Amino acid sequence: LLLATLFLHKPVIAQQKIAADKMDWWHKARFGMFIHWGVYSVPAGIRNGGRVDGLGEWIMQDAHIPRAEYAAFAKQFNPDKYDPEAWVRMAREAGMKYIVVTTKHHDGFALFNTQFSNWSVVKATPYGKDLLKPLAEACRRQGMKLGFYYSQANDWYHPGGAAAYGYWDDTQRGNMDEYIDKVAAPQVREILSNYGDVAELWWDVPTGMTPERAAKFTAIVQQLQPGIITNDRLGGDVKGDITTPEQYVPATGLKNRNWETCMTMNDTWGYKSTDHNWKTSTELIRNLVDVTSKGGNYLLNVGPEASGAFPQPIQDRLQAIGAWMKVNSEAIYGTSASPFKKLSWGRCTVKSTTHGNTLFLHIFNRPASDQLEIPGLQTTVTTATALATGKQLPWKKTTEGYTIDLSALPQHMVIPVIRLETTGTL
Ligand code: FHN
Repeated sequence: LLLATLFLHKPVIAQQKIAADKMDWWHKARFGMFIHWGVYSVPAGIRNGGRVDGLGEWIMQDAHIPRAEYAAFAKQFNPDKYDPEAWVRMAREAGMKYIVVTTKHHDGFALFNTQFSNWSVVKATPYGKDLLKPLAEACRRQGMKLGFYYSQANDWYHPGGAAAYGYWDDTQRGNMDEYIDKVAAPQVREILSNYGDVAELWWDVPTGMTPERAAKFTAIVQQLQPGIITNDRLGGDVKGDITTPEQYVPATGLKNRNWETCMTMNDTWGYKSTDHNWKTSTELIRNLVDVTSKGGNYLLNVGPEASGAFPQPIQDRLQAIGAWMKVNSEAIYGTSASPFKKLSWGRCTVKSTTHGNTLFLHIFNRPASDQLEIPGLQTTVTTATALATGKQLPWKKTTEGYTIDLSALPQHMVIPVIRLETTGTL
């Protein structure tokens, strides 16, 4: 009986080990690239010469574009500048450790060679080739993990996919269970079978999902990619491994939940030629630090143009973030949440070491006095080092905690980081 139990338990133990290893990798990664790309990148926020408000990838719904008219955009989707090696290199040089790409968004358009729909890059565009395969190969070559976004319940092209969500054309209702059985579930099987290891599965907008419908998806995931990291948006009361900050409520005992926040560089996920409201690279680095200091992963979005090119403002920001990460990445990768409730001048991330904790102090607002107060720090500080210069900075113990003298730090640095080696626990 004992041997039988061990034998039966072996796969479960192996799967738990896979899941633990994936989560450990994911925690250390801290920083990823989200990519929203598809037919919506062709109109890019414009219809019949007029601007369409809202998200670029929502134009079919927001502008009430009939399927036939929207399908005509696919005839113009010919990404001659698509260079997955360059995409992965730009992500890697920005310090990103994983990419999550939209395999199918709400418009129902598949960026892969699906056998369960004609509405795909292979069958509906002049380009005619699977876009995920070369990206998966480039990721493997460059050591980048690859995750997939899939809009499981919201599909404005396949009848039944629009059933739950208030799609503008109510003649497109159809039967949701039929859509799941004939399109969505088989496509999830395809993306989890044909591209190797998938690091993260990103479900989105679970309208109309029920436990029964969700089970059709989870059965496939368990069979094909056991231990995969999934987010909290499948629906049907299925909890993923990662959640969004809104759902991360420590008071409800979700303390050990892992969380990830995704953000745009401007105001849209999918490319819009009219959206120039770009966040500065310093704002983006602050977001990365802020999310990491709260124990989360930061998934920063890129919306490529229809040609496959990353817009220049995105390339510029990725390079600026990469320059900062080149100097400061040890304060991000593998760190945990700050022990301080609030620091008036910035954020803190932490790494546990054998001799105590290493604190990384990220300075958003440098005090005019150049005296950096760390109230409440009771452990014993041994060294204070500026990551950008490698030089130690003078510090002193005070009744409230510690003060570090920043005067030797060059002025006008982008978020300088101080490494504080300490002994003992915080
Ligand atoms: O409706 C989608 C939206 O287009 C985009 O993909 C975001 C990314 O988090 N998810 C949904 C809105 O929450």
